Amino acid sequence: MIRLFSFWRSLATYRVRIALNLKGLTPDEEIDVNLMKGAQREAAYRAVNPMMALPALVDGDGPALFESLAIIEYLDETRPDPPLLPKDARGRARVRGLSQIVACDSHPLIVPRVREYLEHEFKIDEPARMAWCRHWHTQALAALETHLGAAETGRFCHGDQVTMADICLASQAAGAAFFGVDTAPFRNFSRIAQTCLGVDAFARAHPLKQPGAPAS
Ligand SMILES: N[C@@H](CCC(=O)N[C@@H](CS)C(=O)NCC(=O)O)C(=O)O
Repeated sequence: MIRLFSFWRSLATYRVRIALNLKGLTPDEEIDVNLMKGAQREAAYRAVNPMMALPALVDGDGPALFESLAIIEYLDETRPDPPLLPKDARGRARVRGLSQIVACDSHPLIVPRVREYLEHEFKIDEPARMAWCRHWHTQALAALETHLGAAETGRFCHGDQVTMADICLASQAAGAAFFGVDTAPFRNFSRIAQTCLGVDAFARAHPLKQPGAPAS
């Protein structure tokens, strides 16, 4: 029994949804936590994830797992086929590093709680908040692009097999689209993002394919 706490627009949930698809797993239940209505801060969800952030995943008896990268690595350890991390230590470090640029250095700066804090505490208007988000997106894109110029990059971020880094790259690409960031100058990034979208597990997991999502 797998239960996924999710919301169509959540990029971190997108990451976990891709991993579930790659592993051939379908959640038995998806619990919608509407981030646009602040449902992540309600007591019911705070009891699941005290950080008040999506996703959370319950596998069997629980307890709830939290943080997308931790959940993805848990899925990889408990369902090793297909592997989402390389066999060698250096390779794993590179894949985790690329993943963390997205999930730890960039994405946390543009989530609702940060945008709402900028708005309510510092009275920063919408255009300035968008500029903030685009800035942090672009910084991560530039760093990823440089890394993806390395010899280890193949069809995907690390060689020719999908890894956790591609999952994170796909979420960065979806976020860039949400915030109107042009990824075209980042050629390696854009190429791999396109390749990922050609993989069914990625395409089906896309935020805009989820119930409740707008048409475009
Ligand atoms: N580092 C976390 C990020 C989780 C996160 O911030 N999720 C966003 C949605 S993508 C969220 O639920 N935000 C709620 C908020 O900011 O109030 C992860 O990768 O799981």
